[in-house]
Parts: sequence; structure tokens; C-alpha cells
Amino acid sequence: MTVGLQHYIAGEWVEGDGGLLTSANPARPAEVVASGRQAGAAEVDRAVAAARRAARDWARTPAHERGTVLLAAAAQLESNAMAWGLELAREEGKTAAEGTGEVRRAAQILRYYGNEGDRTAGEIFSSPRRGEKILVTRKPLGVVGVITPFNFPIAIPAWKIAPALAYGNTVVWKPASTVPLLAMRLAEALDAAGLPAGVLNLLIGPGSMGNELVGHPELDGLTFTGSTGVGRRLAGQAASLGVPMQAEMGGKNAAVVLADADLELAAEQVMFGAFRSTGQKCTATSRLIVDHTVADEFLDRLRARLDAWTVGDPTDPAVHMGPVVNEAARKSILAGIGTSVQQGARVVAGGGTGDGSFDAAGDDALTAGAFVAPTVLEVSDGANAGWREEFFGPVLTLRRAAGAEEAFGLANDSEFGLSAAVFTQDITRALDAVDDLDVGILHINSESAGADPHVPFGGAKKSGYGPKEQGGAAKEFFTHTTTVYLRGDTPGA
Ligand code: UN1
Repeated sequence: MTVGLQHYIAGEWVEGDGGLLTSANPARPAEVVASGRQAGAAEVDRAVAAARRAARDWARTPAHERGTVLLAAAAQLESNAMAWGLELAREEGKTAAEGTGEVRRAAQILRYYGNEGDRTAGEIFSSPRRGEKILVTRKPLGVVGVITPFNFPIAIPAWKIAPALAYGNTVVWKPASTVPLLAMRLAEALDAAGLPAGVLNLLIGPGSMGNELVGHPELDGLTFTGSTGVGRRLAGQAASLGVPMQAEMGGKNAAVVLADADLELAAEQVMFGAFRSTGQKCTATSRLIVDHTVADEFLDRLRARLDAWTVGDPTDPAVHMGPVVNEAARKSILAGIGTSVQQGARVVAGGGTGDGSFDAAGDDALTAGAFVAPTVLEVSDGANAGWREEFFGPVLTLRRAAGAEEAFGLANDSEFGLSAAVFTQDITRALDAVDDLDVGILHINSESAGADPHVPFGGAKKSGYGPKEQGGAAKEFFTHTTTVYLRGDTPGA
């Protein structure tokens, strides 16, 4: 069944006037999921104007009332979690179980920020002058542009839009054009929850429409998650317009398995980190550093798990891993594997037919799907593309290390610094990892992916730009302060 694609502007669902856009099932590309006309520059103007009109009243709506809308939207997501999770699997390619989990996670994020309304506090300072107090109040930025990627079609939008709205901003949102249906579902939930017209506006369209949005003179803030190339370009544009920006970009996250690690636990978690959601997470494990004394044993355990890992239609409950998001992504990942092999990498586990391509094993319906086999490469050269570049797919690149110090050095050998995982049973090594690893998120004895809404999320080095997301960090980004010098009417009191 194909859903008609529409945009949400000023509380109304409307058709776009741009070119035709369809989203397809990446496992069965002939199956169209959503289809309709894209938005263009005219819709950007209308949406930004609607957000501007709604901004003053929403900012003055009590935070408790704003929170109530988010809580009601969370309930919508909970009650549709199975149905929308399945749609997510059809549109994006992660398994239906992961899709349902993601819809529930978005609900959890909406609940967290729904309750945050009760906690939003400013500060009162004493004054060096008699008869005066100094108040620091938190106020929304105003109209915020939100640009989100395909890989978490509902959770990433929720963790940007929920704090934006909770702290009193209005939003114009451009999701990745590969996942319009899930974007419409989140807007539907907020609409049904009673969000006033114009507070959230959803525009589905191409990069050129995104550029119109980012360059719009009425924008007061911009939050982006996506590729490093696009993020850096947008950051330059936002800086030149004086617009505060938060960007969450690439990763080349390492899992470090030390000699004393629980190897079975490490193998399980490395599998999850590298291959869940087909490796399409900015937090996915894409580099593996194993102490040379345990490397072969660890690889054996990983191979055993890869042999039991089923790749196929993500809506089939027996399947562990679905396709990547589309054919272009598949081609680019396979090209990355090809380059890495040309530069000397060996395929040491998985790898399908040897080059990362996946054999649908007689299932004709899947032969056109955007599948990549889970692949483990081994390199000895730190210049290898498999070691340096983010492929954004189910590819893991191994290097062996002698001891913790060398292993941590290799983990830091990247321009990125989003997340890392360290497997050890030695508390001293774990504490060394906290000090030594240049990352925004560190997991000791768990996979490199995962994020909770009440704690900061974001990367070091080239992985992030501007304030981090989530927890207290979100309040810092989505509000500014007004410092109020408050006196009564007693002259010189
Ligand atoms: C997770 O690790 O569960 O784009 C979330 C991404 C990140 C979110 C990761 N912003 O993959």
C-alpha cells in the first residue's frame, strides 16, 4: 500500500508543488512506500512564516502545558508502535523489531521532554546594589530549523523536536527524503496531541529545499544530524548568518577488546554494535582493535556469530539484519570495501561472496534489494580507507594491538570522536580508557551504540559541532538567557 506524501504547514496537511518523490522498500525496491510532490522554496517561506506567527504564543504557553502536548504525542506513538515500526522497517530497512523499538524510544524521548516542562528553571542572584535582585531566565531561541537523517527516522527527529518544543521554540523540519512516511507519522502524533497550528511544520523535499531553509533570514537556530560533509557546509552557512547551530556528524567508532576481556560478551556486543540496523548508526562500531594475544580466539567467536546471523527481509521476524537504505548506499559501501581490499585489507569474516555483496540464496524477491553482507576486514596500515572512512554500513575493520596503551592509541587514530567501547574486566584499564579516549560517549563492556535522553549525546573532534544534544545539553542549545536586573520603586534603596 502506497501512502500519499504530504507536508504539514500551519496545522494543515498540504500537497507540495515540486517534483515527484517516492520512498521505496529497500529490500524490495519495486514496492513504493510513500509518494507525492516535494516541497520547494515557496513552502519554505510559508512554513517559516507560520512558525514565526506561532512563536510568541507558544513561547508564552506555560511549560507545563507544552509538556502535556508532548506527553499526549508519546501516548500516540506507544499505541501505534507496532504498526509504525513495521512501516519503518519497510521504508528504512532496519528490522521490524528495531523499528518498533525505535518508535517506543521516540515515545520515551517525548515523555522525558514532556516532563521537562516541570523542571525548566532559571536562577536568582543577589545584587551588589541594595534593593535589587538579578534574575536569569531561560527563553526559547524562536524559530528553529531541524534537519534529520534517514537512519533513525523517528527517534532522531524526536530528540531534536521534543526539546525544541518543550523549551518553547517553533520548528520547521526537513527529514531525509528517503523516509517521508515516518516523518509524517511523528507530525500526525503531535497534531493529534493538540499541538497548536504553526508550532511544528514538516517539509519533505530535496537538498536544495534544505538549503532554502538553512539560508532563510527568519531562522533563529539550526539543529542537524547527518554526514560530516553536509554538516560542515551548513555550519559555515549558519555561522555566516549568525545562527546558532548544533551538528551531530560522522563517527568511526572503535571497539577495543583487551587481553583480559570476557570474549563471549565482547563478541556479542561487537556484533550488535557493528551490524544492528545494518551498521547505519553514527554510533555503530566500525573499527575493532583486539589484543594480539586473544585476536584469533575472538575472531573465531565472531565468525560463529556471523554464521548464525540471518540477512533478509527486515519484516521477517527470523531476520537479524535488513538491507541498507537504498541502492546508492549499497554501491557506495561496496565501493568502500573494494578500495579497502585494493589497499591491502583482507576479508577475515563474513563478507558474503568475498566483496561484501550478498547472495539472496534463491529468494528471487530479494535479489534487487539493497543488501550488503556483514563484513569484517583486517588491515595493518592506518592509511587504509577501511580504517579511516565512515562507510555507514555493516563493515568492521580490525587491527591487532599489543597491550592497552597501543590499543587506546589506535582507537584515537581517527579524525572522529563520537563513541567507543572498551571490553575489559580490569577496573584500572577501564579508568585509563576514560582518561585516554577522545570520545563523547564511552561504553565499558557494552556496544558503542545507544543513547538515553537524560544525558548528553554528541562527539569529540570532528564528530560534533556546537552544543551537544539531550539531557541538560539540549536546554543549553534550545534556550538563551535574559539577565534581568530587578528593582522596586524605592530610589537609592
Ligand atoms: C544510538 O546509538 O542508538 O545518527 C543512537 C545516529 C545518532 C544516533 C545514535 N545520532 O546514528
